[in-house]
Amino acid sequence: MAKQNEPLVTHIYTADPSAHVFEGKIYIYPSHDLVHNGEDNDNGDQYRMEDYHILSMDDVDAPCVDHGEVLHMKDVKWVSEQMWAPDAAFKNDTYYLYFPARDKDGIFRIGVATSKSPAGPFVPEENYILGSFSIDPAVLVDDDGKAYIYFGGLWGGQLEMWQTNNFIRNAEGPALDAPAIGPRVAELSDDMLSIKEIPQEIKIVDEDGRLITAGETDKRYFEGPWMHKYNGKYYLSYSTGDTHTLVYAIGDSPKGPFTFKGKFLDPVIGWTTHHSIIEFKDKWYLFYHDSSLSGGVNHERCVKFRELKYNEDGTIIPMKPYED
Ligand code: FUB
Repeated sequence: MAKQNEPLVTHIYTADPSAHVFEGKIYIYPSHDLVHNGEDNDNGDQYRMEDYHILSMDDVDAPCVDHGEVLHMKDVKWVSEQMWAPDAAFKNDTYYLYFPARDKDGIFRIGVATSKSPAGPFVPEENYILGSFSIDPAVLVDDDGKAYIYFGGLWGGQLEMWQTNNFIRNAEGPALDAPAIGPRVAELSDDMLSIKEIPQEIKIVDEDGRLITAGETDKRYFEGPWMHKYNGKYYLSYSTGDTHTLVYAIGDSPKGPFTFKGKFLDPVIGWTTHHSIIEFKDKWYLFYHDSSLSGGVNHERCVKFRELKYNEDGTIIPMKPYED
């Protein structure tokens, strides 16, 4: 049976859980971490994932089922390596799996695959989404039917290299007192297979409207965006990377700007932290990962979940990962 704050599965290592409620159940679209003895580095070479498994739970206290491999790198023509954190969406009577991976030139791109079932298997498109780059796609299908893809990650995720919207290999990030690099957003086409526009950089500001700077490493965007709506507001949540927390910002439109609100999850065991937030049966849940199952190996992670609560004013009640 699934239990809050405990690994959802232990027979494989999983990370980057993007959870959704599809067909009345919770479906989780995680990365599948591979076991190896390679060294860690800041480029993320230790994250050598090659395929995706999908997990599901009929309820929060039901068993977590592994639906097996639903897409493998060898079946995606444009991919060379590193199938990282995916997300899924439902529209047009079709399930879409969005996934980042390196193309044949080693540049991270975002691909899409489709299925008639939330549990797959998924059939990839021939090429990546033209105009896509970097990592960590997260898709919101808004109440009006418009869909948006959010993405981007610093360091190994290559977002620094796209500051001009053209790829400049090994480009440096901004000065510490300059505005931080923001995640990107683009509206998806009606068929969900392409983007309608050049991705825009999202603005994240403080309560005075000042852009968060690159030096504010406990606030600035690093990777792992997630978008959810609560009481009509748009909540952009993300990882701060090298300061290892999950934080959020609130806005009035899907493209922002977003006002920084604060931290909602303290650091977990392991370097990375990556999450999603869903509503299920009138309660809200945070899905996240840590490296507790492997005793702290950064690339051998496990997905977990816990209830998430809001204050009256819509702020999220901060959580400590190892306290109830
Ligand atoms: O799983 C590989 C990478 O690690 C993801 O893309 C990041 O968000 C981080 O969790």
